Amino acid sequence: MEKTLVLIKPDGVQRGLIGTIIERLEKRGLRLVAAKFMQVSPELAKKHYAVHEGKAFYPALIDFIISAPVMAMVWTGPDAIAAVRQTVGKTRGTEADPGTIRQDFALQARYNLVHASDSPETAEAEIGLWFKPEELVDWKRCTEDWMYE
Ligand code: 3AN
Repeated sequence: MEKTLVLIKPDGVQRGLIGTIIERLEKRGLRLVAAKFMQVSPELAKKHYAVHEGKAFYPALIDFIISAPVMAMVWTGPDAIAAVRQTVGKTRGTEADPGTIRQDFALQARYNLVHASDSPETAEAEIGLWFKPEELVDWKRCTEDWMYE
């Protein structure tokens, strides 16, 4: 089953939306397998956003992700990468679909509350960057027998 990295970014933490965001993923039926509340170092921020280096918004993006703590998590489930990105919504709140976290709680691109891996390759690299293998918990939700085919 796919695993994906999810970050509740500093705006989500400061706005008190940690519980709301986790609730959306839990109720969707995904399984939380790792979590840590942490202050991001500039080194980790640069590695995480290396793909955006050189873009106009990159310096502001680095400053933002280290500006307050983040809630870093790994979630799993069938098609977890697509499922989480669908629940999160498009980058800009004004372009995100109804019912998504970003449409409900965000307006623009930088303060868009959540990071979620966008492909299996990215997910593997990002999980390895943020978590040690032993920090991932091997367990099963009792609801999965009624949700996963
Ligand atoms: P997503 O998080 O929807 O996958 P990406 O990967 O294109 O979006 O961008 C990574 C992050 O960079 C976004 N979550 C957002 O915080 C920031 N970002 C993207 N585009 C812009 C922009 N035009 N202006 C400011 N910040 C941006």
